[in-house]
Amino acid sequence: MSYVNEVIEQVIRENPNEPEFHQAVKEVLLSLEPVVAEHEEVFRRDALLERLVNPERQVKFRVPWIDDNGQVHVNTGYRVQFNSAIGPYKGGLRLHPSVNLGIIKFLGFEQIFKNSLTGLPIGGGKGGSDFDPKGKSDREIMAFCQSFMTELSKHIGADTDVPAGDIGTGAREIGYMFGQYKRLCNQFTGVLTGKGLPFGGSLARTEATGYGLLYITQELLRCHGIDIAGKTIAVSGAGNVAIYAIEKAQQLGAKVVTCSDSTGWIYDPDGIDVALLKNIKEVRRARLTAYADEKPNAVYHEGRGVWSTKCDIALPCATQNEVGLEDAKLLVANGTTAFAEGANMPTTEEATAYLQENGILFLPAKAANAGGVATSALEMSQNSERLHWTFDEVDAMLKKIMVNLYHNIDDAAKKYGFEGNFVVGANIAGFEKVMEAMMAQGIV
Ligand code: NDP
Ligand code: 2IT
Repeated sequence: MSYVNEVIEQVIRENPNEPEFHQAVKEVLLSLEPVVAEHEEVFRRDALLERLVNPERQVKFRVPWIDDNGQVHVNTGYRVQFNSAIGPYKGGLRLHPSVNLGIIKFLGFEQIFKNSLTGLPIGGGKGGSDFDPKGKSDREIMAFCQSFMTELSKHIGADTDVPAGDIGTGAREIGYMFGQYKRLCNQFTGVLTGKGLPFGGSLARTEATGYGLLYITQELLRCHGIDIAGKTIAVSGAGNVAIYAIEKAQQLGAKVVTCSDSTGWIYDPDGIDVALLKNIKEVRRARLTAYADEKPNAVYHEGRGVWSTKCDIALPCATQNEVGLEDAKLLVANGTTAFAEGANMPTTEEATAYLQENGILFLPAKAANAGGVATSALEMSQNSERLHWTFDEVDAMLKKIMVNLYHNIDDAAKKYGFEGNFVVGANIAGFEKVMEAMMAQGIV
């Protein structure tokens, strides 16, 4: 059995009931085969892959908080500090009832390679809780965030581990967490990113993941002789990533006809009204049914269905494994040209293979959504020098990072004989830098 397969088997054996973590490890390690083959003896001797798949540290803790009726609830908090070979741990905090250790580990593992691909000095980490922010009052959100940070503050720091947002964690939650960190540690530092603009946040961080997704998609298409202007795009999700992906797509002259949330989806033949969507999701925190109520031409459908829409470009921006084989078949049958993952691991293994085999230009999450964490790293830089850069400065850097990133993964794929396979390209390009740093730092 190959070294890669031995390590995959070991991960499955030693981490039972963590299917998403297995899926992420398999995808990365299998595509590293050509690199591993070149260095197998040294990698085996130094247990490089075993060290890569084992987090440096993982913290699991109790998060008690009191609701508005005086009832105490207990959630579980996690922070997985996966790999610090190239910089302090960096990655978001997910607040969603589906969160468990396996989900956080898959996200933390992906983050190692994504962060490496940005070209910036950030290691990989991820955290969160099974707390459900839906339907909670602001006071309850604050109570949870303060309790969560009371424990998390012992494990993070501006040069140690810098969390940020993810599903369920936006500007409001980061604000409450930052306030509690400052109160406990008596330090005003860049310990979190995605902060509000008056207290160290970076301009363009809110937009960065969605904008970055469009910048890299535009470059992919440009290099294949396709103009994004005039194209029809299907987007899933209606959160941070989806909203700013839609906004940038429209600025580039494309038409986005769908968005979705966890209960249903919208088809708007006129193109999604971003101002209305922002108002519904960012201000009112309401359901997408409100969109159809206010836009008579738009249709609301219960359940899933975004991928049945005819589109040139598909941008999944909601959650993991939201695109299955049947969805992939619909996309291919409908003549989709490009598919770029805004969410983390939104596509199942079978669906990814089907899309690639059928010639769809496929950009994996660790490349396509790296603009968010890249801009977080730019926020860290601004905090370190205690300065603010303008929106245009940050946005220009983001664009440059995404364009370079595309060429790096394209080159890596070509170098190893996998031209056009950006999954392989991203995994190899992300791995090479981490591997070199790990080898240079000895057995730690
Ligand atoms: P948000 O919480 O802002 O939005 C998430 C959206 O996805 C919401 O519309 C939500 O619906 C929907 N959704 C979440 N979970 C499910 C589910 N289980 N089933 C169906 N729909 C679901 O999160 P983000 O936009 O920040 O994150 C979206 C994705 O992008 C995630 O995979 C995240 O890891 C990834 N990502 C985020 C980055 C960031 O900077 N924020 C950076 C890189 C990747 P509802 O409104 O009903 O909850
Ligand atoms: O998945 C991700 O890259 C994020 N949620 C953003 C992480 C960050 O530190 O900005």
